[in-house]
Amino acid sequence: MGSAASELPTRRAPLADVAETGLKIVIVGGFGVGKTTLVRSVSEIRPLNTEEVMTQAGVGVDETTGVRAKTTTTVAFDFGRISLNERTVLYLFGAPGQERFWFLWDRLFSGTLGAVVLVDTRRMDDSWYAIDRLEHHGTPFVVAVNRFDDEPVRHSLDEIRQALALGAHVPMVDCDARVRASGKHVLITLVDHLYELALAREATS
Ligand SMILES: Nc1nc2c(ncn2[C@@H]2O[C@H](COP(=O)(O)OP(=O)(O)O)[C@@H](O)[C@H]2O)c(=O)[nH]1
Ligand SMILES: [Mg+2]
Repeated sequence: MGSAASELPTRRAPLADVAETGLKIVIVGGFGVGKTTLVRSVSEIRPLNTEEVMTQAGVGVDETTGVRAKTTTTVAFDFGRISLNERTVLYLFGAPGQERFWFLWDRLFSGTLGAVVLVDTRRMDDSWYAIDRLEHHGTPFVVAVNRFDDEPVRHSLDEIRQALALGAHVPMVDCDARVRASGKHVLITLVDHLYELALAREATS
């Protein structure tokens, strides 16, 4: 079907062109969980994002309960790049967490090899939607718990796994989104997971 169309040079596939060397990874999670911070701390290029100081208009629309320190909000997505080794370059997309941007996610997930779900234990409910959409798309993911200093109770990863009803196959890690090495470890955990899934698929085909 569409043989004439398929001969036309396509100008709209920059990510497909780099797919052999670059992997598209999406960072998702609720509002204020640390997505922009993570992309910033690991990115080799100056990360692109659209942070806007929250205006009065956002009051009551953006849920800021429990995120006192946060005065900016991401209105587009974050974009960054990190080379894990000579062969693996990750292109990172931080997806906006606010409910009113959820319509963007399905587009964002196309061509995505894997995702990181960032979780803040003070606001676990915000993680549900992301996990739901990823499972729906069949996109492999890992869960990274961004540990904030004012976490009232430090829940173990096992407790968080139960609370999120995650299967034993979903890798979980602790992280501090502000620390480059920690963010990099999260991404390596995801790439290892993707690699294992690919090996398992090969073994059964
Ligand atoms: N204490 C602490 N603060 C963090 C951490 N990660 C992010 N923050 C702060 O939490 C706020 C929200 O982070 P941000 O990356 O903008 O969240 P986003 O909405 O998911 O993009 C910012 O003020 C960050 O500096 C963390 O691991 N520990
Ligand atoms: Mg952000």
